[in-house]
Amino acid sequence: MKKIITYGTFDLIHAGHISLLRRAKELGDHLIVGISTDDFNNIKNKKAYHTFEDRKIILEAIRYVDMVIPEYTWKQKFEDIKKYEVDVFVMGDDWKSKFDSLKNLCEVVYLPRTEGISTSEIKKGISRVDK
Ligand code: C2G
Repeated sequence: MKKIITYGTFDLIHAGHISLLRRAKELGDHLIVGISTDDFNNIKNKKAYHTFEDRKIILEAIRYVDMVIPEYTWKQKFEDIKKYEVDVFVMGDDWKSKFDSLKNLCEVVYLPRTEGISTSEIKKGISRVDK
């Protein structure tokens, strides 16, 4: 079984996230997603609308996702890849080359981001609509 792993905040899930998850799953048979905890988001300087628990519930409902784990730190990727015997590490290409150090553990794939959609755009759009 070819195992894939990816990580992210996945707040306010949108078509860009779904496209990433679909393409990641297409690279193998089993997709593990590491979702940033609220504490780790603070480290990433990212404020999520949904709590970790809610983002986990939403991710687990997506057909491409087989397993969700918490992402507590930047460096846990090394342990996770070994622990779950991961074959491919996937991220959107806004992270291009940032995780190349994982190449001695598994294949590293950066997939093109979906342009024109982002969580911050959605937040801005909602505040416009609500006026
Ligand atoms: N993504 C995408 N297209 C978008 C928005 C996001 O392909 N329009 C991808 C990102 O490239 C990433 C994944 O969806 O691979 C999750 O995006 P975020 O939730 O923004 O994740 P991020 O904050 O980049 O955290 O250790 C890695 C970090 O946890 C990644």
